[in-house]
Amino acid sequence: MALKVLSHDEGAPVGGCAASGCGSSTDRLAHLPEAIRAKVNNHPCFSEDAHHHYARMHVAVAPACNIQCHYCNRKYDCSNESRPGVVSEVLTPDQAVKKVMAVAAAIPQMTVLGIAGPGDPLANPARTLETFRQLSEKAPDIKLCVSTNGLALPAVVDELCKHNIEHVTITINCVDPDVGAKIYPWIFWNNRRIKGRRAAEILIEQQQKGLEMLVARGVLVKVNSVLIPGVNDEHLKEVSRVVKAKGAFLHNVMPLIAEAEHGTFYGIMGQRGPTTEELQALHDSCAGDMAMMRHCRQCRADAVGMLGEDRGHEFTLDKIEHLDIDYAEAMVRRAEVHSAIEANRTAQRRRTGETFVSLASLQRKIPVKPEPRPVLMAVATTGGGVIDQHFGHAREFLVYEASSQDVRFIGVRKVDQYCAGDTTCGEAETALHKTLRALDGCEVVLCSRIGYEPWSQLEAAGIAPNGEHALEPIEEAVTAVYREMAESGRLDRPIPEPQRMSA
Ligand code: CLF
Ligand code: SF4
Repeated sequence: MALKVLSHDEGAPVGGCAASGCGSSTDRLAHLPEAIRAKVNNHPCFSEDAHHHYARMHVAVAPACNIQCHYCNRKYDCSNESRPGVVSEVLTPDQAVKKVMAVAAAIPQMTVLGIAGPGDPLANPARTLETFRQLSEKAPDIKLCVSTNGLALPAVVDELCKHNIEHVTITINCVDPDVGAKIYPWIFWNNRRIKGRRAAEILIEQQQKGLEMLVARGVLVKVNSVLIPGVNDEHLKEVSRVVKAKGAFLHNVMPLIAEAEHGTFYGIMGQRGPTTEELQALHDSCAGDMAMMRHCRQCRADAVGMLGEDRGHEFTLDKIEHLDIDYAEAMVRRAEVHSAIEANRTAQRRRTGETFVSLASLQRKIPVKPEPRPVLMAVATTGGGVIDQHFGHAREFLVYEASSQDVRFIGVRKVDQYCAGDTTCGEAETALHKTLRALDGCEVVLCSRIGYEPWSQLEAAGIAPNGEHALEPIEEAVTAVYREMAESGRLDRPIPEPQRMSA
């Protein structure tokens, strides 16, 4: 059976070598033109593979906003790019630049600085652009990135390009003003507050114009959309189609988070967010039209570190204000670290390619058997693209779908941490049950270690715990486990009836 290897981000065939059995590496970015490859290779949001290896940080320099979204409470960060319900300390551009240089020196794998709030960065153009201006001079090895609602975008596109901004995110929740009127109660435009359908119409016009201008200037554009069940769920497929036609690179559909305690309109009105299944179904249905981002962590406007972790507390103003950073020296160290990461990624790709080839040869040997069914596997990792986390320490699991065709990244499942490290596993049963619910549909969990109690409960729930692939590259391990399952004949049968509810 021929084996094709699909990109996790792009869903596009890229691994011709594995397919033809030559045994060379699989490179998920290989189908991209060299110029774009260079732009996304170490951007943790624009490349799913990069997020295993590189970190980003945000600086909260932009407090004001020029629109109102029904999922936002102004007391908190901009929910277009952040989890609602967290507050970031606003920095001046000078403070922000100092913080970025301190983080870059301490976390060399931090490659991208984003401005994503706590309001709209482009509703605060002076503060945002001054931060970018200083950084493009003082820290030229850091990529600059901005996320906006798009209302003020056309007016500042040329200024952004002047500061070498190569990545822009526009939050586009709709391309139909009737849908927009249910999401945006008002915008502030030309010194006036405009409400209702007309407000949505202007916002959409500005977003689309900004998108076209950026694409024309060679800037990579990611589109974020908030999935709001019953409001724009069906409509987002049309959004995907339109933004792809205009040249957007990636579409990130994020779940609405609406809780009454956040004080947002949707939260108070009881508007629900989507289920995991609804989100995944929408990702899959849009994926035919364009590349989907599935690894977003809805990070806060002052997030620091790998996606999914937050090291902001290590870099508060009182800790960095007296630091004297030799950035030239830091850049040398950063370049060394980046070279080591790239060497590691190349080795991982080669090994994964070889494992795929071995799976392909297995398929050829047993052509008369029915094709084994796909399997969802959850992985505990702290980064680096390897399985290196104790089950009980995992706050989130990366979910992969393995099949005889490919290994596909499906999404992130966040769970409550139930083991604090100083308690014996099994004490917090309710939390373990939440974990089991978060892993619904997965048949295997890959982690570095796991305690006896969760092991038994996972087995009882029909999920096989697996600690045999500790420190191995994720896709290689997922492929190897899938191969074992296929060889044993377990995948010729339908998924066993889940026993989760009794666990
Ligand atoms: Fe920040 Fe956004 Fe740039 Fe990334 S985050 S401004 S593109 S550097 Fe990334 Fe965070 Fe998701 Fe944003 S995981 S919320 S998509
Ligand atoms: Fe809030 Fe961001 Fe919407 Fe402004 S654009 S209202 S800060 S979610």
